[in-house]
Amino acid sequence: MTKLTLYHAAPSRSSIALWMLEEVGEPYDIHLLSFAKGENRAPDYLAVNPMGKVPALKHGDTVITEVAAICTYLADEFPDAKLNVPIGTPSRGVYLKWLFFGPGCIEPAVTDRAAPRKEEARRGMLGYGDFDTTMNVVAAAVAKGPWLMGEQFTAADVVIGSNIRFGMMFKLVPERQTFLDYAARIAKRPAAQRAEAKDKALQAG
Ligand SMILES: N[C@@H](CCC(=O)N[C@@H](CS)C(=O)NCC(=O)O)C(=O)O
Repeated sequence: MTKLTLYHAAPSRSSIALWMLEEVGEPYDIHLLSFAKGENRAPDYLAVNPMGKVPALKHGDTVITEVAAICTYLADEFPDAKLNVPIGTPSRGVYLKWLFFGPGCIEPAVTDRAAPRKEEARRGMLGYGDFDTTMNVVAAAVAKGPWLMGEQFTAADVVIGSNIRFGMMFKLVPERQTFLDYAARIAKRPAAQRAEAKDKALQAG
């Protein structure tokens, strides 16, 4: 079996990949990095991810960075976990839309809100348009539930669900009832619980 290694700092965006690995259920190793010690900027890690960021996932000789790409990759690579929408399925396009919507729209909308620009950018210039529209679009998509793709929980829920959960935790995403309900459904998932427990243990040292 090809070895899976997650380069992780607990907790951080790599916690999303940790949750995804728990959902997949394949064995994996964790290579823990300390931001405080600057290990993500050390030459041996820059050889893995020249961005000096986590997560990175090594699968055999392949290195994947960018958390949404890691989730997409794992879902496709381990289809028995039923976390992807396979090629040839009409709704795969919608599934891919959500996987890109996380890093393409939600994250920049939230970070721009946390650290506003000195000069307001024109709506047309911003890939996410504006914060409220971005939030309304996600809220409408998770309102019916249980998941973005309906009855099937997918990698897109790991990506978008993390954006919403962490966003609310840091008070950057509004605590709308729709989002609270979606986050509560996620919190009941055994894989999400296992990932959270692992992160707490790793943090404790
Ligand atoms: N675009 C990257 C962002 C990753 C990222 O910003 N990770 C943060 C942790 S939350 C990090 O590694 N920060 C350390 C640093 O920049 O020095 C992704 O989606 O994976």
